[in-house]
Amino acid sequence: MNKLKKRIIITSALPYANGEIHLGHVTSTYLPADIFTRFHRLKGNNVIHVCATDDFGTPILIKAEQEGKTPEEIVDYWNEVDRKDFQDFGISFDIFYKTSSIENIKLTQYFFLKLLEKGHIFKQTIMQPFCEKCKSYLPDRYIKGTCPYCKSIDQYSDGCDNCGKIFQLGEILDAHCAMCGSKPITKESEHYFLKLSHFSDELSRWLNLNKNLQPEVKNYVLKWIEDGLKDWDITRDIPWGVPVPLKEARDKVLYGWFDNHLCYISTALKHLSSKKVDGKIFWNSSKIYHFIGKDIVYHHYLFLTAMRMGVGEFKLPDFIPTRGHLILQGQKFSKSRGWYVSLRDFLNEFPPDYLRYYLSIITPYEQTDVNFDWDEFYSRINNELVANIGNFIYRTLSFIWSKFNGIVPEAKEEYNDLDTSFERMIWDIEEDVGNCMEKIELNKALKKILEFSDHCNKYFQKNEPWANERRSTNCLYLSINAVRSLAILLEPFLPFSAERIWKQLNIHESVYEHGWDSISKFMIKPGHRISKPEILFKKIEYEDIKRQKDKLKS
Ligand code: B3M
Ligand code: ZN
Repeated sequence: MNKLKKRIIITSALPYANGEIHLGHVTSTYLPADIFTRFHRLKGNNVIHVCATDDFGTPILIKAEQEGKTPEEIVDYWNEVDRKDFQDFGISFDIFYKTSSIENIKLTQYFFLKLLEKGHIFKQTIMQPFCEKCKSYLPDRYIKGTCPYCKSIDQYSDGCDNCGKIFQLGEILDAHCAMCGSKPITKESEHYFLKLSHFSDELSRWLNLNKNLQPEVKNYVLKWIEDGLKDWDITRDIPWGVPVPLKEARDKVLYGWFDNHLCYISTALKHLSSKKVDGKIFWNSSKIYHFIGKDIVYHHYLFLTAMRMGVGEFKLPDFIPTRGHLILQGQKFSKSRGWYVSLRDFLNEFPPDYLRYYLSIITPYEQTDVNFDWDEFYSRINNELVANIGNFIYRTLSFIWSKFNGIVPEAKEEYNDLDTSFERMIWDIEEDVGNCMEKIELNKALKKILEFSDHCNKYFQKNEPWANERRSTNCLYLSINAVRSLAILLEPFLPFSAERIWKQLNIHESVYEHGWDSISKFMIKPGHRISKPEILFKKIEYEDIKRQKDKLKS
């Protein structure tokens, strides 16, 4: 593989460091980003996948106070838990770091000072809720009260968990301090604002010219700009965040959304410098992909981009792949109502590749919401993964194992129509699936792989290799090569299973050494010895599904 390597930086939206990774995060962001990264690794490109925990902000500070810990302890704990969850699910970051790292704090302060120097940041005095008992300002989630719309109690001041409405500061009824319950007063405070409207024209131009952005998202972002961008309050009066690097603002920190996306850059640079690569040059000569869920479009299309435009030293995103929310059995996820499945819950019950398979095949490259349905999960795993893909691979390997002593036979007959059309299918599959992968249409790519495997099964079945030994040599020689193709095709989606197929094929080089571009080649030669085959995928029993559904109800 000595073609020109492309430089690619892939980032996944950063999980807040105060709770478990749930299936929603995985579906919209981490899984697609991981599949796409693995694809580019197989293509031999120079790709890195970057992520970190999002450590700052009021929810984390509050959690620390409630648990009698320091915020550092909380974020260290969740950083470790998330890292382990991702690893067990096969999410292969090149680096998983944190927004509270020294590198990110420095880069954030640098951005702040540059934007200030260039006149994009200004100061303004505003009225802020303040708790006299706690002696502290009460931003965002420090205030609780009653929802003005549905009247449910114990809601945060920024929105209602019950009816889903978002509200402005001051709208909530019966406002009280989330820590001590007393009624806040309002008090003056000086805040820093980013003049977002300075960037309106440049942002519109970028949106219009960038052909890689998904048109549906682009259009509503353009509409926001047309409606007028508001100045953005980028400071908070709390003790947990990136300190504002100015003497006159010692007790203020920057808002979490000011620093978190900068962590994509600071973390990539840290990783690259550990590889002795000039990170800034790499960043600016890469294709940049930020994978996100649709709830954070505003921040990524506008805040992130405007800040990079303002500083002018780091390339803007090329792609911001945005996917919809996951709903569970037709209803919104809700941790408080127990309508919820965490990644860890899932991994305790089923193999990671089952979830990777199911989520990949149901999630389009769009903003539409995706429904996780236990019955559909059950039928897709059993009918598609087990009875289609697993079946073809196992029957091919076990036929060679038992009828040819594990040695791949030479094709002894001249190819008939069945053989030649099957051979042609193998030749085409790399490009067919590769085109969808390049376009990040991962569900379509996986469907093509499934169709391919379906054809493989039909080819095998029609050939009846058990009926005629001479003819069976053609069938087995072609089929074992199709198994090798499948192993590489599936690697981005099902890395754990692909590794097992690869072991059973007994190929000495790694799957990466063969690479994506070898998918359509016939690299398994007659005389090659395979290893003892094992069943790849076990059928799911309906009992296990029922148990999951009952758990939700209780
Ligand atoms: N932590 C919000 C979220 O998890 C936020 C993403 C940051 S990406 C820079 O939805
Ligand atoms: Zn208080």
